[in-house]
Amino acid sequence: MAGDKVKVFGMWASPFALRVEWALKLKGVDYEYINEDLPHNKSRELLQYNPVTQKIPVLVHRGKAVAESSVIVEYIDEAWGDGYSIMPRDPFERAQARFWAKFVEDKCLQGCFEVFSKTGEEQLKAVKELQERLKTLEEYLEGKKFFGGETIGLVDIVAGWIPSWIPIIEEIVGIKIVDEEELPLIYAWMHDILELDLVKKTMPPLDEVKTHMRNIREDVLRKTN
Ligand SMILES: N[C@@H](CCC(=O)N[C@@H](CS)C(=O)NCC(=O)O)C(=O)O
Repeated sequence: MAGDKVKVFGMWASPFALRVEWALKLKGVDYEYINEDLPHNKSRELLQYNPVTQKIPVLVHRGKAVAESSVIVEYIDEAWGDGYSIMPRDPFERAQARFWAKFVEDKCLQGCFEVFSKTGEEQLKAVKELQERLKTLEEYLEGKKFFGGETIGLVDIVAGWIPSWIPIIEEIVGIKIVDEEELPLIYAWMHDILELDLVKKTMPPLDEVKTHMRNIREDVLRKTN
């Protein structure tokens, strides 16, 4: 059915849009990808589907739009209930997954942005804070290959930017963030994520992402200094 067509409004270098693509691919769902020209030339459809935040990603399924990447990932898991499970079945485990996904979003992603957007002493302080937060996140990895266990789940998808984006940020700012000795579980997890076919097949060209990130940093620094 034409009305059943799944659309993803994303942007090629967005780790948030990648979360949605990973979830759809894990479920074996075909979709059309609309690459938005951000931030100043958004399509009329995007503004119509997500008038509140006007951000990508947006998923359109059966003519209805869902926004916010982690909300979309959970929606996908429920809407295509058969096959691969992104969320744990057990209510306690499910609550844990949501808790840690929020921790990644509020503490690790935000912490990374602090590192990325600061300089000097402030930046070094932000690096230390981020490393402490990643150390805390390691607790949830203890005894497992992925946050989801033997296979990837919500937290792996939400944290999926870490293995590619942190090394890029390390290179741009010239500071090591994830050290194998200090964060052995996160380090091994990063490696395992990058080994997944799903990740290899969907990752945008990292050189281009790096250039894109350098431009964003210059912009941020210009605005804050
Ligand atoms: N919390 C949102 C973040 C999405 C987000 O920041 N999207 C950016 C692109 S990576 C965007 O649409 N920026 C355009 C704008 O802010 O106008 C999510 O997880 O979906």
